[in-house]
Amino acid sequence: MRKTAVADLAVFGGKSAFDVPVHVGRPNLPDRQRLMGRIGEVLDSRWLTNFGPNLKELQSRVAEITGVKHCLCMCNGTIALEIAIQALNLSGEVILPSFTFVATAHALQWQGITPVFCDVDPVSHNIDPQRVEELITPRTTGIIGVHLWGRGCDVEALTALAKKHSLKLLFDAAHAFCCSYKGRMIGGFGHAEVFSFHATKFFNTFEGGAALTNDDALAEKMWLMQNFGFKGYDNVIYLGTNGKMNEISAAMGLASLESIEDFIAINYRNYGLYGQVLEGLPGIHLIRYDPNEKLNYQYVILEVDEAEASISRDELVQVLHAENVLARRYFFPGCHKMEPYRSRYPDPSHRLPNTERLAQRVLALPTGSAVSPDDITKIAEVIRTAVTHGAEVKAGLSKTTPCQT
Ligand code: T4K
Repeated sequence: MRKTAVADLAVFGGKSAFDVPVHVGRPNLPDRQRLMGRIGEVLDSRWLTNFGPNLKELQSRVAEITGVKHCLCMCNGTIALEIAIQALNLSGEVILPSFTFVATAHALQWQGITPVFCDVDPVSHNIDPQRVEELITPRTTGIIGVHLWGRGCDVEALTALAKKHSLKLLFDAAHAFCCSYKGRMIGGFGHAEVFSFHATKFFNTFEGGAALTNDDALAEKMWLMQNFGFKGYDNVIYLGTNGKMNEISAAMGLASLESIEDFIAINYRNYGLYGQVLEGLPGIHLIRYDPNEKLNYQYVILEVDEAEASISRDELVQVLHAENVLARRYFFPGCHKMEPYRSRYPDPSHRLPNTERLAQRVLALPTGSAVSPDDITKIAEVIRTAVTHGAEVKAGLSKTTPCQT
């Protein structure tokens, strides 16, 4: 059923546009036979984890793709961040954006380091280097830039700042595998960079991540730290943890690498299609990607301007969820408004106006190989109907329970 009138919307009693939910974050899957073949080999070999052949091959392939000297694949992106933070000797205070997934902040606080939240640029959504400098104190030891949505941070400005103040520079590149910044692949900037290969990322190893660096000594330290600090059978030389990636995850990664250009092509097609079908809708702004960069287009991000669209982002989410379109409010409400940060470091909101504004406006839409062009047309039709009749939808929703997710 086409949705052209407000009464057709599921939130007001119409039939949902989708019988089965369409999610943000639906994983891309590799060729099944290729994956099963690799898994069979892992089982036959009885080498299941601890630096097996699949892990080693995946590490070389990621290092090759990114042009970085050392790639250490680990069990997830959060542990890879924690290990990079520990290996870089970060302590005291570290400056990072609040507009990121909470793992970036938790990786610091988990190790007793104070995250100092910095505002972002309203257009790039990335940490604003000008604001960073204002937050540097004698306790500051590092900066973490996040390449949000795969769009590179202002690497030059952050590098210059880190150099000027003798700070360590780490990049949370969880979203940015296979993305470039000014023509150079992300992975080798700063002292180290960290990818996530979680199921929801365009390339996944079920759970997984990687720490990359061009620094030999740092690479060795991170390598030992992810295996409890062991150097040799009985010799522990660092505090360590268990960050190892298992062979089945690495096999998933290798099988997925064979399809990686297809995944990017599908994401690019989906992003382009959303752009076409939402074109001209007042208050609905799709974020732009620089056509001169290589990008993975994993995040289809809208900014909803309530004044122009006549409905708020949260009202639009409510409408979409009723249609079984599970759009997400990434990264609402901002780390500084989550625990333990909200209680420990109360009211930094005066410093984060762009973060607060974006947290109210941004919406992630479903994409990836599980989403078809027809799905996108249907999703866009719901958005168009909701926005075209914005005032009426708002009035109707004021009588229902507001969005929680
Ligand atoms: N830094 C940044 C900037 C990050 O975005 C992340 C992770 C990290 C660091 C940490 O990296 P990891 O330690 O995770 O490697 C999800 C992911 O769990 C998380 O990896 C990701 N960022 C974040 C942006 O998204 P949630 O809390 O939204 O997950 P959840 O369970 O609500 O799932 C998201 C959507 O994906 C749902 O619509 C369901 C769908 N889904 C999920 C899984 C796992 C599926 O359809 N199939 C699946 O197997 O965090």
